[in-house]
Amino acid sequence: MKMKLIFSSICFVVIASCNNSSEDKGKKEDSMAMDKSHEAMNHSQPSGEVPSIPEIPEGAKVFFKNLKDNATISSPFTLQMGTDVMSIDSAGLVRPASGHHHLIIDGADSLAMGSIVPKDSVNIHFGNAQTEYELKLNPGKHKLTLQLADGLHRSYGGKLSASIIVTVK
Ligand SMILES: [Cu+2]
Repeated sequence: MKMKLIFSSICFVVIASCNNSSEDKGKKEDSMAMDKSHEAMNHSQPSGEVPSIPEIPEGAKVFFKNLKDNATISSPFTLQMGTDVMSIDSAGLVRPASGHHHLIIDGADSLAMGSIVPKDSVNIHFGNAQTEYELKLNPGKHKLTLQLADGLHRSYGGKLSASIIVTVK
């Protein structure tokens, strides 16, 4: 019985390693084919064509400078966007400890780390390194989210986001 077990586990190992090597081969081919289309998603490419998303330094923060949670505001409102540790730069280049602001209106609390911030009426990019924005909103309650992203608009995730609720008069 014992021998049978050992034998079958050896067989399993052999089969598994055979499978692995053929799988690896397939994976390699797959990833090579996908390199071009998934460049922005793949952060560990040694090719160096697309830089990885920079690490978030300790103490880095994003916040609404002149707005508190549950504030009541009138529209338009000049929104001020702040950061600690991170510097604000124009979009285009990926620099360490750097990024640009995005305002998400009535959306998620943050965008997943590495995901590209969409560009539409509720996801506003400040790719020219703006830190102020003339906010125009309809009366009522709204959720405002700041999301910092790197020079390629790749989200720094929940660590560099902030959400508040405001009531517009
Ligand atoms: Cu952007």
